[in-house]
Amino acid sequence: MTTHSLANIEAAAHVSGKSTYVDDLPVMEGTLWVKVFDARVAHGHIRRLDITAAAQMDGVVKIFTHHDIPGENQIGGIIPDEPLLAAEEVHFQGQPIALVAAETEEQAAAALEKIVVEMDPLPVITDPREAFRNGQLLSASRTFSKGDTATAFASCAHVFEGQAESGGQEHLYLETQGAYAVPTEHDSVRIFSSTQGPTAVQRTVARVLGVSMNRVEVDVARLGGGFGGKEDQASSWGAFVALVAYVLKRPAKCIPHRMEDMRMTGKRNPYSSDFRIGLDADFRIVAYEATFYQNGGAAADLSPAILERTLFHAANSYAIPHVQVTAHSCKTNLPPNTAFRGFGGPQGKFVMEAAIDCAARQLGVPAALIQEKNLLSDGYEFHYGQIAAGAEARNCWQALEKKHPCKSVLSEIETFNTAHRWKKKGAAWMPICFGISFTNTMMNHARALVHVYSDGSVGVSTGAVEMGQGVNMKMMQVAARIFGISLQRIKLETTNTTRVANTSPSAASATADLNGKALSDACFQIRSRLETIARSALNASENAAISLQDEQVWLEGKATDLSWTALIQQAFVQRVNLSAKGHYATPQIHFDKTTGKGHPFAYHVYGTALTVCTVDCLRGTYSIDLVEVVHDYGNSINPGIDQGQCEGGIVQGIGWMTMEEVAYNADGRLLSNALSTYKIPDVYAVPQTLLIHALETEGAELAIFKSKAVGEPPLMYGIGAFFALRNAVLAFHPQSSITYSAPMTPEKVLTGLYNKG
Ligand code: LUZ
Ligand code: MOS
Repeated sequence: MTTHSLANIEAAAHVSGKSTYVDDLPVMEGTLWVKVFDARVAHGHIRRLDITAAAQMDGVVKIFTHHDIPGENQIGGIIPDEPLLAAEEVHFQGQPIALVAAETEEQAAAALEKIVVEMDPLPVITDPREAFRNGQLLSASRTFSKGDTATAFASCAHVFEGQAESGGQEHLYLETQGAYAVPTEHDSVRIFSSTQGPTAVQRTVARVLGVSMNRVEVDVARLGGGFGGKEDQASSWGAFVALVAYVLKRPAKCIPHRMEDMRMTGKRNPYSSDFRIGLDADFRIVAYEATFYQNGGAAADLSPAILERTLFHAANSYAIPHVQVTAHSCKTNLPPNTAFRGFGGPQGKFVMEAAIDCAARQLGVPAALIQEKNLLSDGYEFHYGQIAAGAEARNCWQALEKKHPCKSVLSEIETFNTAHRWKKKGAAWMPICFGISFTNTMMNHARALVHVYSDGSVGVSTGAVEMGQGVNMKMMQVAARIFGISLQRIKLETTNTTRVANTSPSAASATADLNGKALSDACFQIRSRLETIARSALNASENAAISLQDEQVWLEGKATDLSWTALIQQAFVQRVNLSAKGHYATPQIHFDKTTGKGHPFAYHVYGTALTVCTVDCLRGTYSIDLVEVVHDYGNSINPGIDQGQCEGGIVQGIGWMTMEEVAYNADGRLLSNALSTYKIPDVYAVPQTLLIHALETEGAELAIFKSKAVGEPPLMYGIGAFFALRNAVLAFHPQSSITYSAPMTPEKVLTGLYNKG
């Protein structure tokens, strides 16, 4: 197929404004607008909540508090610790307390101003280490270990320790959260939701309304971005509108404005961590210990699972005989932090890289020397028990080394830095290794529903949610390849819980694999029925080899004149079932949470990035000159989409590491509450040269058509930008006391250049 025929079918509609999102749905007559009244203190006891004045405002139909919830006032996905609407206490600024349902959005907004709440303030904690000292944990602390670090450290030639901090990250999906609910017959409700997890919304709404799940239908056309922010946190918006629609029997719509979304929703979990690294005289890493203090916010949300992935990825792509890593999920008075592309993996890897950098500086060798020497290879036993297979860590590194030998990059930079007094360059290498599968084994399954219509057109439904990542295109390619027909014959339907039930969220980079394999199961079922029809139509023997290609039936490797449409017509006339339901559950994976050992991942994705930057040492400003990557796509089914995912991930990772600074004050108020105070990468922040090379490999058997998952891993290349900048600062001011504290904002660069050391 030509590259053009593989262009994302959604792209033209996106860029011409034709794609529709929740807020674009035609509004039904009688629709109510819902606005959320949220807490303005981060921790407090609700002494009095007075809604009488607000309820009398023009256009207001009803004000909802926790008293109006027919089912359970509970939305916690993993741990039941989060009310939909605060009852006695509030635990973060932005926590929903009441809902206004009014005839217009303006009337709802006006009524919000008339709600009176009196609070008795309680102590506010925003720092995870302080929460930990107070014993405030969201879930049980976890430790993964391998070997015996205690005795191993005693034998090490070199031992270094330190602290590393990584910040939060606002998802900033282009489309904010939101949902639209319509009451339907039989005590039911239909919800159009901007969610990565249609089933999560369905389950939460059923719980809040006190109805069974079959009364709740969730439909998702596409998302204007999710990035993890809509894996769990779309559920409350679905529940708000469902509650109003169910109680008042009128359609209800809620779309928060950008500042409301930023204030009320959680972000990437910030982490504060301690590390200890031990090396032998030959710079082999012998032992590694880390303790992670995860800032979970006021409720568990997905933090316990994120914390687990931090532990899985704590040693990045390095082979280390003795590892002990511990993580604490700390409860603070911030909005519940949540999934964000990488899901705790980036936070774990950042600390590992800080430890290596710390060792390299003190040993006076390039970090790249330690990194390269310690890359894992096949047969390595990860600290969680899985044995590495198809490990491309060394292949990716070496392929990049061929393009840019580490020695010459470093010597060119040294030459530049000697020649320039007020400009300094820095470089860093960033290898990655990311496990593909939900770490919760039970979530690794998917379903699909395929209809071939009597005219030969095909309708495909899966549990995959399109959020700009191009999964719909990949699903179409799967069906087109198995049926041997053109993409134009296939329509991707919305993701809908009544067509495809019990979905896992579109997350964990696993969506195309899981849903694509379920879809291929369904397509193969139909194809095998069609092959029987084709044999009899062609008077071929029972064992004759039939294939479908270029919209024709092929017999023993030769095209016949039986076309796809004629074949479908014959099958229909012969009353053959032209629909199928597919299912897939990742084989071979297992994990024992009590021992912390098993084989949790279908496979791993590898790669290496080189980042080069230039710092303006008078201003503290900088540019990223180059990011060059060798990435392990496996055998990509759509190189254009995969490269787009890679580029987007890298820029998003650079944003997290260098410029995006989520700031709360001591009262737990979000200071970076709009795009004027929260800086995300723009076109000028994109590396001046961004080159991504595909590693030549066979691909992984458990990936869809051996095309490896690509959603999250590339984000972690962005970590290289932090260390490249840090190296440039230290080239100017070798005694700088600059710490391992991300993001490396221009402010931190500037103070790093001129601190007392
Ligand atoms: N979500 C989840 C995820 O529930 N489990 C995971 O392991 C995961 N990994 C990455 C992103 N989202
Ligand atoms: Mo995600 S962090 O794959 O929702």
